Amino acid sequence: LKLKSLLSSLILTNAICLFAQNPIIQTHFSPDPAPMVYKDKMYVYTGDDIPGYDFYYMTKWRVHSSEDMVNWTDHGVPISLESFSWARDRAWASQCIQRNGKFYWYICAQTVNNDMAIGVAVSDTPTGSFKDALGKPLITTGSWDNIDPTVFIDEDGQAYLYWGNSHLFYVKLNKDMISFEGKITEIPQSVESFGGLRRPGKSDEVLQKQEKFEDVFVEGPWFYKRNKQYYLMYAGMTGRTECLSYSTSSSPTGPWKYQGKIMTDQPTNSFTNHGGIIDFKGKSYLFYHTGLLPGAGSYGRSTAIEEFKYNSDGSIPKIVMTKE
Ligand code: FUB
Repeated sequence: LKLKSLLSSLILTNAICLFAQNPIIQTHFSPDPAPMVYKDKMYVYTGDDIPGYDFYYMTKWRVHSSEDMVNWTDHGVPISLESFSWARDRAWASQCIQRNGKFYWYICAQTVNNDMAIGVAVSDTPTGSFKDALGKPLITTGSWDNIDPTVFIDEDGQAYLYWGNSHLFYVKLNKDMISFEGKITEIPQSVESFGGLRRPGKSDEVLQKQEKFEDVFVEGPWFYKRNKQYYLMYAGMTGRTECLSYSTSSSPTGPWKYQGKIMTDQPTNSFTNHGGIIDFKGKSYLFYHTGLLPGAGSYGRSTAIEEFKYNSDGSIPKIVMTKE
């Protein structure tokens, strides 16, 4: 009887998802996972794919947390398109970071001007309430490339925001985390830096004729530092679907050196892959997404996690998708 009442209270509150297996969240979709560790807890910020849609028409962002990587608490939907007066569709990938006791959640969305822009919401706690910090986008250049923000604060206090689709950009954020200094810089792409040439757009006929497209920077950058080395993981391309690849640098702004694919040729049942890497309680984890919930696919993506160990030279091993 006790078990029955515990189960019914879990169902009523929908507060705890007891899933140790992949995907870790099975009550709704959870694409584009961005992990953050704060005070002995792992938080994962995600988007929300809508069942039945055949494109990434997304409207909200979600948060879950865990102390043990097994039991996940659902913190609901702290922000949605309605939280940003300038946003009208495509609540795409995001990342949250803590600075001086405040939480800055960088998101991207389609604007009322019909392009993509990056905004930032701020809160006193990791789970909200979050408010649009600016009432307007932080990064807006009239381009569709303004997606997938990733943020990192270096040991000297300098914060960096990277983002991009096909083209990769960064700015140095000011200490307030809601403004930036200097100009937006585009990172040059080459076979040496990202394994292939920039993904061709429709007008890039010259690039299309070149051969080196086995791996390129596509989208979903994830920027972090480990043992004085900077890492940029991103969604690259393997044949018909995205893979996860990475490059490293001894400087936060490059030049980047391509290191290879981390996760490739996996039956993820999703065209996109989008990941984050983080250490927690002495272990390293890759967060990524798959379309492997029953009946799901490229537009019904869910967060999955793999534990891994860096090689002794700091390189990331090939990581194989598991169900547990
Ligand atoms: O989820 C929408 C978009 O798909 C993200 O912004 C990309 O990284 C890709 O995962």
